[in-house]
Amino acid sequence: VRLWQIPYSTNVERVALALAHKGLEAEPVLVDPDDRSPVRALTGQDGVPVLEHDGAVIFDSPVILAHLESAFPDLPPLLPADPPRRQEILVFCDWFNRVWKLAPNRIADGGFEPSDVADLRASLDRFEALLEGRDFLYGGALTLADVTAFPFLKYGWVHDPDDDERFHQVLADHLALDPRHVRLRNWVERMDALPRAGMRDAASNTARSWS
Ligand SMILES: N[C@@H](CCC(=O)N[C@@H](CS)C(=O)NCC(=O)O)C(=O)O
Repeated sequence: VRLWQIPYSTNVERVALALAHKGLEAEPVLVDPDDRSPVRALTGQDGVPVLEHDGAVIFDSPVILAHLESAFPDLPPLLPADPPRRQEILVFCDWFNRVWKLAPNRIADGGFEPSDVADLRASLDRFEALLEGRDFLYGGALTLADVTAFPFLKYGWVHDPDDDERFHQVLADHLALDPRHVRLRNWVERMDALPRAGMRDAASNTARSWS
């Protein structure tokens, strides 16, 4: 398994968390963030992560995560076998990717509405409520929901001092946790302690303080 990446990539961290959960190793392939030509030559697009596995070349983190779930059925899963429980988690991941992520993307691009800022901040209450009586977003075990959301939500509490990516600063500015978000803070710390596989620059985060 080879994992193509740039430093501090949120979407790469999702895959690195999933690989480690399954006990898989991966060879990191570092890409120059300012020269995506090797990624474009391999995949026809510029984004990382890209996963090479057994001759297959896969990009787009939700697609890679789905591939890992199906390609290694004997390794620890990130989705429950029970169909309704499985769909609940996939609905969360779809919402996170197709809805939640739009506001910070628009803020980073400069073309945002005031409601984007309010929506992003208000979403913290939703995650906090999901964590009532649970160690992870969908219960007592790590799932695809945690792996999908953590690399973004973590910026409310931890931020590597060497990570100067603008999008990550937007997340840090708008998701800064306050003492109403103790469960979310504990979840970030629990998630941040998990291993990543095949990722450079992972888990060297520095805790912030309450906003
Ligand atoms: N939907 C893709 C998005 C990939 C993406 O935006 N990756 C970022 C790094 S986290 C990147 O490479 N951006 C530069 C670009 O797309 O040109 C995924 O989830 O993997």
